[in-house]
Amino acid sequence: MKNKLWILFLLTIIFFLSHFHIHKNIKREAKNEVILKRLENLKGGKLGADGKAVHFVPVKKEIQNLQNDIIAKFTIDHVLSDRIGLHRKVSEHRHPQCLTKIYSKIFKQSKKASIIFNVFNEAWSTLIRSVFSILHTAPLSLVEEIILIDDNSDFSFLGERLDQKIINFSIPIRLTRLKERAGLIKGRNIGASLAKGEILVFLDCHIECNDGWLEPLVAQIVENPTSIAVPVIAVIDRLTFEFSHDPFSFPQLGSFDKTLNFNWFSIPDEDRSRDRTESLRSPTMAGGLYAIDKNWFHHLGGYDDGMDIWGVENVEMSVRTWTCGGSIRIAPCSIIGHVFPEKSFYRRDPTRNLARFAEVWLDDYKSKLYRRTSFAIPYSFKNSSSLQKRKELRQNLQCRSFRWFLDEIFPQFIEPEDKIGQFGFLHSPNLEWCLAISAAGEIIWEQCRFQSYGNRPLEQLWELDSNGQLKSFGQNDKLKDTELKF
Ligand SMILES: [Mn+2]
Repeated sequence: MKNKLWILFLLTIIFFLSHFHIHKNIKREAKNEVILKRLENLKGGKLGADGKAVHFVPVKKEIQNLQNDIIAKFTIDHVLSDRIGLHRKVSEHRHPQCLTKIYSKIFKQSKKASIIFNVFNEAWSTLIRSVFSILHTAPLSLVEEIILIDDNSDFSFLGERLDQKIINFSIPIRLTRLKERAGLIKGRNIGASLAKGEILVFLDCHIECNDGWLEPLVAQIVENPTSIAVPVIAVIDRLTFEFSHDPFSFPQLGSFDKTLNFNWFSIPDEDRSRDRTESLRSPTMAGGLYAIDKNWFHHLGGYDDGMDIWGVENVEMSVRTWTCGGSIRIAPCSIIGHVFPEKSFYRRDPTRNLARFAEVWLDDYKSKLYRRTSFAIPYSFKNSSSLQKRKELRQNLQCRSFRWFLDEIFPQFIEPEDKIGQFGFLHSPNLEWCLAISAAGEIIWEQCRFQSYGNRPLEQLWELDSNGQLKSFGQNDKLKDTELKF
């Protein structure tokens, strides 16, 4: 009897969970707003001047509760963010060499920047501080406009209150509201199509800029219009709002792993004795913040409109840019701080984007990718007509192969061999125990999980390479020690 009751109880829970699944997202957004709206009644403040850390515990119990609710929901302390001045300026984080650099040339040319923010259910103070930060740190003669693309947010304070906030500025701030959720990828294409400036600067909407961040980006694009100019990303702590960046650190470069997931890698020590103001070539970019010549952006086909929300598009754009005649360069004197949440508070699944990327750009690496991400295979057959357009784009632009990209642009990458017959499970005779690699990177025995093809446990798969070395199929190798090209 007791067992039956338990089963009934579980079934009821499952029923409720599945029943509310569809509405869950909408309801969650609405609930998110209710929490954030409670902030509107609080007074703003001037904490955290210069980008210093604030350890903020509100005096009132109810505000403490609000703070806890918000951190639980968004992983960012928006209660603290509201107490930090919307106009705060962060102190200097550039390398001393950057301060001696003169950019007078760029003020004599006519290329101006359209700064594009894509906004989806952003908290008030982080959004407004991002916009003010531009106004306080960029030479306004280089800024054509600020464009806000509201991605059909359902927070009401992003309505009229935002309309009122952005009028009467020294440069035009244009707000476009999308009638349907488009996601970052399509939203940025829309932003690009509205831009009047010759340079597009895509930014995230929870950032703060170090002084002098725009000049190096514009200078790079004026000098080399087929290059993408990427700032250095500093960290704004999600709980203390400390803006931290070591002026003497070297920028990390962008890479990817075996499954084409974006990653960072460091510049080897012997390459560190160079002019600290000069840009560095990077195989990939994180994609949240960068500048690109508008004509070049359109020439390269903008973003792939068939992709969803965000994810993978940065690596796709990186490979596309390099193989179709462009470059990606990090401008070390351009520093922008970004609030990194611990996790996203809305759902997204970039699997389809990964399959589109693989189908159009990866040539024979595609099969190696699918062996590790077999969940992406079903997506590879869909939308063939829109995929066709991207394949034609690649052909029309006469882009180089993915092999060329690996050889010339990212030679540090250790490509898996995937020789048929040389990879699989290593198991005990009774098929009970399998050799696996733990999350900590240790080799362990664990219960075998021979699942369907779509659920291959990568940590239990091994491959034997040509040197007779046994390697984990899923885990990433360190990068090859190859000389960097600048
Ligand atoms: Mn972000």
